[in-house]
Amino acid sequence: MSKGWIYKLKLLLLSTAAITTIVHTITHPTRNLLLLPIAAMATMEISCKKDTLNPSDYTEQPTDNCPWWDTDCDGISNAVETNDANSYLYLNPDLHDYNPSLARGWPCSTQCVGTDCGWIEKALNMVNYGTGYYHYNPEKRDVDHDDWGVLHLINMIEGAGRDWYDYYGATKPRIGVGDLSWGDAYYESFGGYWSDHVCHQNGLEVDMRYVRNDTFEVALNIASTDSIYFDEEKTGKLIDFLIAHANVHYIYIDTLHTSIRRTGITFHLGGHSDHFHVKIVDPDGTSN
Ligand SMILES: [Ca+2]
Ligand SMILES: [Ca+2]
Ligand SMILES: [Ca+2]
Ligand SMILES: [Zn+2]
Repeated sequence: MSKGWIYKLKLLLLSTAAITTIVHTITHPTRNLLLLPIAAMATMEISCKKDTLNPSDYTEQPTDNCPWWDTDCDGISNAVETNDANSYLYLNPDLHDYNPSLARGWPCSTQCVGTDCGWIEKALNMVNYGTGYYHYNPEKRDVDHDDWGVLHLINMIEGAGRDWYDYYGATKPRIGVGDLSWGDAYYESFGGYWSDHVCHQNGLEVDMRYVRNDTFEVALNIASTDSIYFDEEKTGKLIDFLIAHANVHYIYIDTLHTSIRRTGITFHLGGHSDHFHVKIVDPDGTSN
């Protein structure tokens, strides 16, 4: 049985339980007073359920009470659905759309014969400026060639951005987001070998700036004298926000600062002193 059907069945049972309990409580006020907490719990379960679902499970849900950033509750944000670069997918912010994106092959050029090891089927483009984040690399950003990924990756970035805004408000800097995967909407060609990176081939990876302790939204190299501008606490917070919004496979960092390390998630790797590299687990299975 699919998760969509389990959800519907649960919804039906819980609705019935809630309505029955409420009716009984009205008709037999004293005898059924104890049942009120059950009705309350059932109602809470109904209203909370949709926010805890995985994006791939957002099927045919009621559109009332959807979050402001996804008003049709299909797990694809309004921002992504109305992003011009995604117009080739004909997404509709008022109607349910299925997740079109699939990570194919492998992320890194070292993982196959030759260098072209992975690609993305029907990639989604990240909006350049969203709640709580900005996209750097203007020369690539402004032509939308460096910010393509699968839905789960984009949702992680947007989710962390909303958390960031909720926690730190409009104070700068916002989260600095760099390259995802290469793509070209005109040719509907996404991912593949990219001379700028060893990996980043199939829409599962993103680079991000370490957070600065001033208000400038510019580069920061923590292995240089600029390391005095490194905000360890906020960088750790950012890593936690990312982990909360995706099944993060690993994060490459080039620092020995223990406060941003997360056991089993962060790994030390040279070449990552001016950004850290986040890879999510392939949502539909590895290498297929
Ligand atoms: Ca939507
Ligand atoms: Ca939609
Ligand atoms: Ca973009
Ligand atoms: Zn990277």
